[in-house]
Amino acid sequence: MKWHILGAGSLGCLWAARLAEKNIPVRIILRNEGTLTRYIESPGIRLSNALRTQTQYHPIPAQLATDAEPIDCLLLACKAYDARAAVNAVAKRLHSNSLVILLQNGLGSQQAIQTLLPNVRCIAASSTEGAYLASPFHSVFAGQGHIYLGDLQEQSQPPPQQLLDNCLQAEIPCTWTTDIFTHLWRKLAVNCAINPFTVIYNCLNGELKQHPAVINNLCNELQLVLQAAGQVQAAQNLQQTVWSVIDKTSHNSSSMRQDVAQGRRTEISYITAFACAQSRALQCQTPTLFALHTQLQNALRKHGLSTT
Ligand code: NAD
Ligand code: KPL
Repeated sequence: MKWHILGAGSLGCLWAARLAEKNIPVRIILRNEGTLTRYIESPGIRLSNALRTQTQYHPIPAQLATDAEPIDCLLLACKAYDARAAVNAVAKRLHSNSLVILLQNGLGSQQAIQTLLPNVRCIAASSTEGAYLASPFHSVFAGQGHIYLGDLQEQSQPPPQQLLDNCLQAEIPCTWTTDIFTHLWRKLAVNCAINPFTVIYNCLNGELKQHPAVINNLCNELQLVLQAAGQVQAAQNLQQTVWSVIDKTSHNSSSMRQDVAQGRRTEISYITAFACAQSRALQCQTPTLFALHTQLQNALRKHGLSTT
């Protein structure tokens, strides 16, 4: 099976390099002619280990969205706010047997893509792997993790075996689930309960231990939203999960805080804004969540960043 990876950022390069390492055919789709020229002049995709003591080079072929080649398996590896436009640009190249894997954090973008592609099998990923770009097309695999993959609709279909075999062969640690929404909602709730506070208090994850009351209140409110949305399993023991993640990632600067530090747009619309919209639609009482979202927007405004 040939893979096309749209978005040659941290995760796109990480996946591309692992597939190429095992000779699984892979192409990257770049944003524009300028990026394509820069890529052709570069040594290709590079992948380093966390300590950057080892780097592998992979001269993976690259193309633009306008290329005519049909796409059998697309890994969408851009940010959530770019996902719709990115998929639109390659939609004509997809067919009824194509698979589209969505790597985006948060919730909202996945449903939008499935609506855009009603007849295409869209598979959502919930990933705890960590990577960052040391320079263009050079990804550093900073944190081992795990990926859950599952269908967004018709969750009783047989698993996409060829895709899973390719992941196994490329040592991409993933598990197929018939209940991807539980994973996506649970991760959304954890990200809501950690990331915005690290931006507002400008602190590492572990320093959130100084703010137990507001985090516990928020967890209780998020639990109400999850339950009202029918996500009973994702709602279970949310407080304990959040404190355990804070403990295990205490030296981390959250992804949202890193985005802010580097002047990059955040995925707020797919994290707290999504949770607030759900809360309103389901008529939940969530004053702490609403206040948090407003505080986060104010903090982003101070940094001159988009509040959506
Ligand atoms: P990134 O910003 O490093 O890479 C995204 C890439 O997509 C960029 O190179 C961008 O130019 C490209 N892109 C955007 N629109 C495009 C288009 N239309 N055509 C071609 N390329 C396009 O992002 P990332 O860190 O790899 O994250 C991707 C998603 O995965 C995000 O939703 C993120 O939250 C999630 N995620 C990331 C990590 C991580 O450790 N990096 C971990 C878990 C989840
Ligand atoms: O997923 C994360 C993120 O930073 O986005 C956590 C789990 C909070 C780890 O930092």
